[in-house]
Amino acid sequence: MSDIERTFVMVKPDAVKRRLIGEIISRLEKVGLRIVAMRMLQLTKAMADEHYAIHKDKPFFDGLVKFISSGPVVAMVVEGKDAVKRVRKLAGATKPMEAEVGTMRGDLAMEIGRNIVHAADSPENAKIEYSIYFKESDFVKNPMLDEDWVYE
Ligand code: IDP
Ligand code: MG
Repeated sequence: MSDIERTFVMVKPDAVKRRLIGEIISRLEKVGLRIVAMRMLQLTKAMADEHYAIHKDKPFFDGLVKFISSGPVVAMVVEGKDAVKRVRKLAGATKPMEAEVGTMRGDLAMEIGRNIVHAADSPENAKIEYSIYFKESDFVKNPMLDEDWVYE
């Protein structure tokens, strides 16, 4: 299938502390997305700067970098049909108060600066972001044995 793509997802430090890793991963798994690389780590300041380089001129940049490097995170690469858009949809709007009920942020978060999950916004940015954390040999195949029941 040509619209199978990879996206980059990070369970942020607030969600790790709140024991929501499983909940977030479960929502990705349940729609039929597949994890093809994953690691738990604490970001250095340099990694956080690189991760959020796109926001370096924003007023909230320093706080964002401090927060994302404040505790362990779970970084993962997720693969599936239109994975970038699909994961953004599952994550919900940036401001949890504006995120639809049923989305991760709409159901599980309160504040923009504690919105539990990061999801890349384009396939190009996904690759730039996951390349900070993963090399090509970190990826597994992880075929879905129920693929015929997820994709027609
Ligand atoms: P996204 O995570 O939905 O893609 P972005 O606009 O890329 O949202 O912003 C990255 C992260 O920066 C957000 O998830 C949020 O935690 C934080 N952020 C965005 N805008 C603000 C703001 O106005 N104040 C504080 N934090 C913000
Ligand atoms: Mg973003």
